[in-house]
Amino acid sequence: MTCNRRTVLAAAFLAAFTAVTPVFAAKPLVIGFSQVGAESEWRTANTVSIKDAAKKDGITLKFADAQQKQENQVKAIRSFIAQRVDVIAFSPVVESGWDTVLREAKAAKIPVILTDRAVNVSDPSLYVTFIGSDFVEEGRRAGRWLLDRAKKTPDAVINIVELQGTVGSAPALDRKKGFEEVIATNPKLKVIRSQTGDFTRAKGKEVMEAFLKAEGKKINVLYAHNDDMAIGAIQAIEEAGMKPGKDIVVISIDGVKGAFEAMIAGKLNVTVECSPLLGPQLMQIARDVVANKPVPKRITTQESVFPAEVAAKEFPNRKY
Ligand code: GYE
Repeated sequence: MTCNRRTVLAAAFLAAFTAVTPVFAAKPLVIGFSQVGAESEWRTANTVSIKDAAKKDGITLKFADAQQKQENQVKAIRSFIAQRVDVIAFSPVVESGWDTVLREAKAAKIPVILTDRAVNVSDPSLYVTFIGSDFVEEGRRAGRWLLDRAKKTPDAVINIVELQGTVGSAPALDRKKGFEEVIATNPKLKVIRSQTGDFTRAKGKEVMEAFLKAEGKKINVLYAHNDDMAIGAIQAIEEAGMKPGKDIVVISIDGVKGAFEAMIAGKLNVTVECSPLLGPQLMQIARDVVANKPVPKRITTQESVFPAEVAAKEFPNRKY
C-alpha cells in the first residue's frame, strides 16, 4: 500500500467514525434556566429575550417557569443538576432560602449565574455572577423625580401610597429602600399606606381599591414598584371617579410599552427604566464561564428615567 493510499483510507475511516460518533462534533452548550413566572410585561419580555438569545447562539435552553413559587425553582434547579447541564441560570423569586440547593449545584460542579434578581447567601462562591439592574438606584430615581416635583408645592404635605412588589423579592426590598432614602430628605413627603401587589395588574388594582377606600382624596401620589401594578391601580383610580396622572400622581418602574401608552394618555407621570433584555449578556457570560474565562461578580444594567413629557417621542424606540 502506498503512503498516499494509506492516507486516503485513514481519512475515509475517520470520516465514517466521526459520522457515527458525536464525540468529535462540537457539543452545544446546555443551560438550565429557572424563570420566576409570567407575572408582568417585564417578565414576558425577559423570557423572550432569553429564549431568542439562546436560539441565536445555538445554545440548548432548558426553560422552567416557576409560577412565582420558590419551591418550583428549587425543584427545577435540582432537575438541572440531575440532568448535568453545563450552566444553571435563574432569576430568584425571593432573596433568601437558596443556600442548600446552591450548595448542591456547587457539589455537582455546575456553575450558577443569577439574572435579574439577587440572592442573600452566606457564601458568595455559591454563584459565579449576578447580571441585572441596581434596584436601590431605581427606587432612588423614583424618589428624586418626586422630590423635584414637590418643589412646585413647597408648603403642601404630600401623601404617598406604595404598591410593593413580591414580598421578600430583591426588587421589592430595594425599590422601597432607595425611594425611602431619598424622600426622607423632605419631611412633607409621607408614605401613608404600603402593601404588596405582587407585581401583577390584578393585585395592583385590588390593593389600590383598598387604599382608595381607606384614604380617598387624601392620596396625592402612588408609587408602584412596577408598571403592571400601576396600570391596574390606574383603573382603580378611574373607577373611583378620580383622574390618574392629575388628581393622583403616578410613579412606577420598568418602562414597558404599556407604561408609555399610559403616559401618552396622561395617566402615568413617570416610569423609571429597568431593562429585561438580559438574554444576549447571559449567553455570553455562560460561554465565558464554561471556557474558564474570568467574569465580574456583578454586571449592572444601564438604565434611565422617562417622564411623561418624553413618552410620545421615545415610544417608537422602545424594544419591550
Ligand atoms: O420590575 C417586575 C417583574 O425582577 C426586575 O419583576 C424584575 C421585576 C420587574 O415582575 O415587573
